[in-house]
Amino acid sequence: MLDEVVISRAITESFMKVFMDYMDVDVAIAGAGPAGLVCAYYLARAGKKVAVYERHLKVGGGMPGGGMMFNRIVIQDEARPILQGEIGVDIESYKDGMYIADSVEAIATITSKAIKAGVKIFNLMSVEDVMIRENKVSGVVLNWSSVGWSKLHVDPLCVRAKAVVDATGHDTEVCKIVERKSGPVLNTKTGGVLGEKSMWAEVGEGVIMDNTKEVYPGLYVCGMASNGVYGSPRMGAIFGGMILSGKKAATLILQNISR
Ligand code: 48F
Repeated sequence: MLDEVVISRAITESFMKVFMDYMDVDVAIAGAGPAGLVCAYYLARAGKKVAVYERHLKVGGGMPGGGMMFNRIVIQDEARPILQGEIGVDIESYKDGMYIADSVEAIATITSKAIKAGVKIFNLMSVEDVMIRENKVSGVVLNWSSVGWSKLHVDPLCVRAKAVVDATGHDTEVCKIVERKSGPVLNTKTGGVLGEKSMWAEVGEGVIMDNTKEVYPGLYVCGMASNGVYGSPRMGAIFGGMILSGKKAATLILQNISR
């Protein structure tokens, strides 16, 4: 017999068990776009306990939308070993060292690999603040996205983490929160978020790896947020940089948190 109350208990119990377990994690990542998910995948594959918080109902950020809703993405040769080799997305050669993939297949496959590696994704939750102890980010402050959208006054809950990742894309939300609440403490030229510059794919993709770093003790930035924080150009529907940047952030975190 299909009892609706049993169904309701199953959902609530199962969710709460994981949510409670993940109140103390190795790494908390804000944003389930391609950069955040690739970062999460490599961390989980290395045995770390990783939670990803995504504001929207669905994961993927800007990837499924491809370029202007044409659901294809371009990647360059350097990202092929990850997207095709490691993750298993089908990729076709286009020209001049550029490759093309189906953006829906790409994000579905990255997401599946991350989950199978042990990543827990909490959708419909937003990172609205961070915890800072002794000048180090030590966790995230969460609320249901619907609370923010409906402007309700509801206090948040917290998750402790050894490292926090701002993978919020163009918005650079976590870094902006730290700047707003702690002043110009980021390791940028001004100490604040410098802001993304106009489209220039070649330059944007060229600098994203340098911009992927620990921006404040305990806080890392990857993907489009890296270029936003460090004042570099956007690059449109080419995604190699996002994927490589996610992996770089994971590598940095693994070096730092196992010290
Ligand atoms: O925007 P998004 O896809 O960032 P990304 O992984 O990739 C950028 C590309 O999509 C594209 C590009 C390629 O050249 O430029 O824009 O760097 O994913 C960011 C995700 O973060 C979520 C947001 O809903 C999106 O899915 N997000 C933003 N702020 C928050 C958040 C927040 N405060 N808490 C939780 N999720």
